[in-house]
Amino acid sequence: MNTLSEIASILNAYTIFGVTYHVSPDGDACGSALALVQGLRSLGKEAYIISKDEIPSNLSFLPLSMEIDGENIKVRNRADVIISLDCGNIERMSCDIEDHKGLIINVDHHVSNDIFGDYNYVDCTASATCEIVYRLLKELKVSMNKDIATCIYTGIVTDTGSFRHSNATSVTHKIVSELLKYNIEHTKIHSELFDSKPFIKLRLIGKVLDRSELLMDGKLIFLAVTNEMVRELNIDTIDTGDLVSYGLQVKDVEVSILLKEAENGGVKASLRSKNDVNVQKIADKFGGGGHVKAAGITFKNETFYSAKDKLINEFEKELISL
Ligand SMILES: [Mn+2]
Repeated sequence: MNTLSEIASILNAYTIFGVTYHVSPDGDACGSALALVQGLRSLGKEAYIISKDEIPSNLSFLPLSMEIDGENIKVRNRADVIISLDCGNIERMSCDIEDHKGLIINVDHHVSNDIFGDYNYVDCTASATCEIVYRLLKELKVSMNKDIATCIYTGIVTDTGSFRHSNATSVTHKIVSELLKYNIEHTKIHSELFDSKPFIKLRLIGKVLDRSELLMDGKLIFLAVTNEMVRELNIDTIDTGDLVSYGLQVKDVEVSILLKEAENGGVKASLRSKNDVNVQKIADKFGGGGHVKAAGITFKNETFYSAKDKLINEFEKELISL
């Protein structure tokens, strides 16, 4: 593992960077990448986004978001340096690295990060990768501005659940108080992030909540997005990443599980914990990853029901003692 100032020296030593993140990027992935690209450009470096994904619609307000168009999926030149942000392993990168010959710099805050870079800075105490990028930009002596501050704030809000989660530390709040000095429109950012759902999403939430199941003496809630629901509502693509957190709103619930059938077979699971249950540990058993209180798994060879059984089995062991 390297120090942040070592990472800064590497960035100072090179000129051309492709910046990428995890597939299905969220506010922290997009925010940290766009902030870093702007910061590097302000130093006279060449920096560009590499992304197999397009910008999610609720993040299109971010400065420079048009550069996340899903077109640039690999390094422009094999020798460019790749900076991977908010991504735990190479397989999850929203970037095609097959022909890549240059360095990979890995900057992240996931506990499950497998330190895949030539240079690595992984800080699990950071609430968001944006927090680390903020500190990195300071090391690089980039002068902060409203656009960069907007990107960083967005990532922090996303990953702390609007400062509710236990990962929001005094450091987080200190950084945010600095960002607010640049007149970022925080009310507008919240509204763009959370109050801009398509109507169909509300109807899907209704269906998912209507069919939710409370299990294990009310300690575990199980939510599902089935292909049938998606067909009934005639939905093309919709982000369901935030649905799992609805489960935690129920009194005495400790763990919320959301299962989603993938169109091309397989099942995706999102896991959230309210207090002490470590969902990352369970995700790890099935080849998934994430954080102590928020993790995910892709089951490639399970049916919806077998994945559900396996997860419930594992959580039974965790929840029995509570
Ligand atoms: Mn993150």
